[in-house]
Amino acid sequence: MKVTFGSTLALVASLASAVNAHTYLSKLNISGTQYDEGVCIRPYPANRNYPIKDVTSTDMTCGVGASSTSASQNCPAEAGSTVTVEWHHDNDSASDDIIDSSHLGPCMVYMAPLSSNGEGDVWFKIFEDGYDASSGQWCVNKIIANKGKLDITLPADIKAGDYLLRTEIIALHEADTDYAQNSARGAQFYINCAQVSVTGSGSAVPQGYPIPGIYTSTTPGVLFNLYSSYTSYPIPGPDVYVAGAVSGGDTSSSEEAAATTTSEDNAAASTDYTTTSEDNAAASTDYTTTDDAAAPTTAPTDAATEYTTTPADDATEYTTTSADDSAAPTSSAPVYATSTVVVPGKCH
Ligand SMILES: *[C@@H]1O[C@H](CO)[C@@H](O)[C@H](O)[C@H]1NC(C)=O
Ligand SMILES: *[C@@H]1O[C@H](CO)[C@@H](O)[C@H](O)[C@H]1NC(C)=O
Ligand SMILES: [Cu+2]
Repeated sequence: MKVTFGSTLALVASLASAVNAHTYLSKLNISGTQYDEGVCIRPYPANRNYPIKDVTSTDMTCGVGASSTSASQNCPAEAGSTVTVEWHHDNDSASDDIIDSSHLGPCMVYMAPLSSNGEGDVWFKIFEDGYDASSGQWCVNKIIANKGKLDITLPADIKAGDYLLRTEIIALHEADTDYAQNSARGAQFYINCAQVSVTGSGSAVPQGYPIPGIYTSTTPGVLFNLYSSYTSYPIPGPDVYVAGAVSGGDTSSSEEAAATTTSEDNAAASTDYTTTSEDNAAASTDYTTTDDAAAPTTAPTDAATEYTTTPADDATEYTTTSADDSAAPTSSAPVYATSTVVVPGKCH
C-alpha cells in the first residue's frame, strides 16, 4: 500500500508540474486598443494552457476544441496595422511568468477567412520568428523578456472581412523525438485563435494552406534537437505572405501557366518567371511571393516537378530539402487521422 500511495503522490506531483509550464494567448492590443482576455479570442478549453502534440489533429486548427466555438466579438483591425498579441502562463496577472524558459522555440501567426472556420486550404502565414543565431535568442526568449507581448503587422493589402488570427508557439524541449514514434515526447504546439474584422481597401487573397496539413511529425523544425549544436532553425510551414505579393487572389492558375514555360532552365527561374507566359502580368507578381522566392534554390529536376504540383503542396516542398520531395503529399487533400485524446506534455 505504501508503494501505491507513494506512486500516486509522484503522479500528482508530475501532473502539477506539467500544468505549470505551458502558455496560452491571453490578450490583444490592436492599434492601441486593448482587448482583454477572451474578448475576441475563442473560448479556452478546460486546460487552456495545455499543448497539442498530434499535428494531424483538428485541434491544430485553433486549439483544443476551438473549431466549434466562437469568440464573443470580432475585434476591429485596419489592414496594415500593428497587433500586439500577449501570451500568459497561468493568468494575466502582471507577475505571470509567461512560459517556462525550457520551452524554447518559434512563434508564428496565421490568418484565414472566418467564414471558412479554418477548414480547407485557407491559412496564410503573416508572421514568423524562429532562432536568431547572432543573439542566440529564440522567439520564446523574446516574449518572456517582453512580458508575453509580441508585435505583428497585418498585411496591408488583404481584402477586408472577418478573419481568424491564429497564434502558434512551438516548444521544442522534447522535439528531438518524433511524436508519431513516441507519444510521450514530441514538439508541443500552443495554439489559439482570435477573431478580427479587417477593414481597408485591399483586395489580396493570399494563397492558403490546410491546418492540420502543413506539418508532419517529422517536418524539419517540428522534429528538431534543441540540445545539439545549431546555428539556424528551419521554421516549418509556408513562407510568410508579404503585402503586394498577390493581386486579387489569382495565384494557382497563373503560377502553373508560368511554370510550364520555363522548366528548361530552372537555374534562371526567378528571372524567367517575371518575363514569360501569356499570364505575364499576374505571373510577375506571383513569383515574387513566398513560395517562388525559394524555388530557385531547389535542384532543377525537383523544381520542374514542383511547379506542376498543386499549390497546397508547394509550401512544404519549397521549404524543405529536395530529399523530402518524394515524401511530400501529391494531393492537396491528405487524409488526416481522427482526433485523439490530448495528453499533456511533460515539462521541465
Ligand atoms: C495598448 O497599446 C498602446 C499602444 O502601444 C499602449 O499605449 C497601451 O498602453 C496598450 N494598452 C495596454 C493595456 O497595454
Ligand atoms: C495567477 O497565477 C498564479 C500562479 O502562477 C497564482 O499564484 C495567482 O493567484 C493567480 N492570480 C489570479 C488573479 O488568479
Ligand atoms: Cu509546457
